[in-house]
Amino acid sequence: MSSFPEIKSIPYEGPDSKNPLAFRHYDASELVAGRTMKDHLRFSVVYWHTFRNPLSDPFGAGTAMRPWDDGSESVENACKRARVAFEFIEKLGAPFYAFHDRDVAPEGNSLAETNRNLDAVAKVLKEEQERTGIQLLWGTANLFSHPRYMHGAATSCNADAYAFAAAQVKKALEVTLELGGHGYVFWGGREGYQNLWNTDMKRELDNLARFLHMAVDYARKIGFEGQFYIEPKPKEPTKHQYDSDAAACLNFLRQYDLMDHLKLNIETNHVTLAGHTMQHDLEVAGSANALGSIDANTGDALLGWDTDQFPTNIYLASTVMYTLLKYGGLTTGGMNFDAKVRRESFEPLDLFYAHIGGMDTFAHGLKIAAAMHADGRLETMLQERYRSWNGGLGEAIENNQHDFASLEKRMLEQGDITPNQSGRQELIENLINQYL
Ligand code: XUL
Ligand code: CO
Repeated sequence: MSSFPEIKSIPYEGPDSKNPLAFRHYDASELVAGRTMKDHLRFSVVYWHTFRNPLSDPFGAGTAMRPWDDGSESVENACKRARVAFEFIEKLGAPFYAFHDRDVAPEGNSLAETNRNLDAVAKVLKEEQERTGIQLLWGTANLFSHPRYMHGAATSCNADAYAFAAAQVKKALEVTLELGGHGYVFWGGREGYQNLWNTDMKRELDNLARFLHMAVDYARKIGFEGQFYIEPKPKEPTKHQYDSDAAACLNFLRQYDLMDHLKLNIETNHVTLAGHTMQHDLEVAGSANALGSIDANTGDALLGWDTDQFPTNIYLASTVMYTLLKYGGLTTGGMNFDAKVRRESFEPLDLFYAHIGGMDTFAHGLKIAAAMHADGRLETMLQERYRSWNGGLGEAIENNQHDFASLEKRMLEQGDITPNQSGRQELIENLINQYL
């Protein structure tokens, strides 16, 4: 029985369409810069927000109307919900999905029972993947909701909690492998601190690195070849998350010899909470060859918390796509909508509107970004700004042919520098608006 009987599938109808249940920009098979939109964008639906979020907030109960869900924590309900999820994703036309272990299957009374629950639902997920061709972008384990993780998981002060988390990730890796997952994400849940007076930061970070090494070792042992990612976030739920931004994550990965094994999954709202722009963290990750995947959402400029809204800002999407294209585009990763409809948008239909809007925003952004690259004026201006490095003194410095003494000699002879030239920021910003 269909849960969305009024919707057959979401068609592409082009920019002039007035149909709210159609794409105006996302045409999966359209070629942009030599690749289909489907392959460029690799859209993914997240299970936790779209199928498990009750749409509560700190001031009120959930509002979500999900007629297919009986509200129980039974395996039967979980299996039914999984089938509905695939009906939704298939009708939407997204090629991927992502989940936490505990989104898809209920926790039992013991680890063994919980694992059995997960296996039962994974069986349904596998059937639905095979039926629809929808693939698992990445799996992950929820190491933050259960009270046992109140002090964190891989950074917990309680070694037993650490061991439980290890067992949980072991199982999540097995299930991700079984479902052909393209990757596995570590978002640091409660890996951070609330109070430094009771925190041994060095010990926690050492233990976290040890945990990630164990995960990588186990994945290799069972033949999981998907890409691992760390997802930076500066705060929430802890006041300081260790994986606070792309630079902090890279520093951690380098310090603990993990650079070969993990890339970054950059989430827009997390980056803005860190006080950066998305463009900034994408550059930091991209220039370190660690730009892996994107959790596509947005925050609200007036609410300083992780509102995880669907992205609708074309300027932002164009910027993201411009930077992604610059670094070769997505390979193992995807454009994963870690986003939820707002509490007032409680009907199932809103799930369609939200995803259609997000997909169209990024498809539009992709077309704009490809045009910006093809036109080349931005790149030319950037190159022009650095022309002093392309020959003469700059080239010699970059070839390590100078030291402080030789540079001093040169400036003593010259007396002062050749005049600087304008950075042309306003001109560049005007130029970007021409493409939108
Ligand atoms: C939390 C968040 C997570 C991760 C997966 O802010 O973004 O949902 O994406 O654990
Ligand atoms: Co996320």
